Amino acid sequence: MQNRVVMLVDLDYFFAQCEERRNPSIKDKPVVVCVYSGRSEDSGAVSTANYIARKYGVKSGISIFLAKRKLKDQDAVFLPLNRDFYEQISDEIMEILRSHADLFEQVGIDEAYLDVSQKVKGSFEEAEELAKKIKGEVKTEQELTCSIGVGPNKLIAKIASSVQKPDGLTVVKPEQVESFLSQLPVNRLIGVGRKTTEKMRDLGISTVGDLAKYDVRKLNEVFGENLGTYFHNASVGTDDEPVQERGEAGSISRISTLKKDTKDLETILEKVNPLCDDVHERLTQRGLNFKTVGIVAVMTDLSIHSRSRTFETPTNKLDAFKETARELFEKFLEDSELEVRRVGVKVSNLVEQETQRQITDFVGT
Ligand code: TTP
Ligand code: MG
Repeated sequence: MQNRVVMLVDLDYFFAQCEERRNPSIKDKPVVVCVYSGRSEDSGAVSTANYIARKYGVKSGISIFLAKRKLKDQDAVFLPLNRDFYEQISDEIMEILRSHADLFEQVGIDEAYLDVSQKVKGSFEEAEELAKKIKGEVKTEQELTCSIGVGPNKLIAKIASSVQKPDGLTVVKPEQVESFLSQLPVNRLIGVGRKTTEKMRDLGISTVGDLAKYDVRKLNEVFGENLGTYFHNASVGTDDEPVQERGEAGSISRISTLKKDTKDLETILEKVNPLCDDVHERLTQRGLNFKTVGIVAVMTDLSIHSRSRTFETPTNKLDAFKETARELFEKFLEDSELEVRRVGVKVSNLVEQETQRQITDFVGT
């Protein structure tokens, strides 16, 4: 049987890297992206930080107050979250990633699994070349770095993606799984948090290798059968979870730059309508209906604005898509002072078409 080859692509310090992209002058400074709670000037938490800031101990989840203290002698940049902007970049990168995968599963705003078994004909050497190519495309087309883990399943790919960061590439072939895993601390396995780590330490288990050698029946006694079996399988690198599309959570989008900055609706729609055709075609290929239509406008000052409308029931009608995009742009332009530079459309809240669902149900059982 052919090798399964799975990749996990994780964008590096994603929100902060997006900020660096649009303002390269901050690149050599500590950059901290913050979620301000609005209660007082510095109340809130750190969303993420670039690797320079991380050297000073700044990381996701700590308070802005603490981050400022850690960086008090540095020329650091603190920025508020711009989620629309990050989502737009994420959508465009996910399209690149999807185009290289046999099966694709986005698992977060900056993370996706790619099953590339067919594409690389089961070869890990070819998978390594493909991973380099993907990193290159993300870099040249979107000016962002990512880290990729390649392995025989999702579990190994995920851990591999995290061992070299940022801008890393780690390939773990099936025959390397055991040595790769055995030295790692147990908390590198998904599902092994602080409490479990402590419990395992009491059992004399500190590395994944220790866990692999531990009697599975005893693990079941301590953690229950489901969890015990999971821990054992994970410790030896066994994982059969398929890479699968997450229809409902996904979205399909296209964005493009206008020939000339404008506020004219008809000029904008000349650009938007073919984008709708393109998105609709991909939607149809994937057998999906949409509930939400969104538009994006990047203005002359590079600020990003989005609007959306959600229908009661899912549809796949191109007319409804175009009409809604038109209305959203019309309304948006009325309220806007600046000219538009780039325009995008997006469908989200995706659900499988009924016929498609019956076929998959049938095949799946
Ligand atoms: P991660 O991929 O966990 O982190 P990252 O991309 O910033 O850094 P790394 O190089 O280690 O991959 O999360 C992706 C984004 O999600 C991150 O840029 C910001 C956001 N996020 C939060 O807002 N809060 C959090 O606690 C975490 C972990 C992430
Ligand atoms: Mg990341």
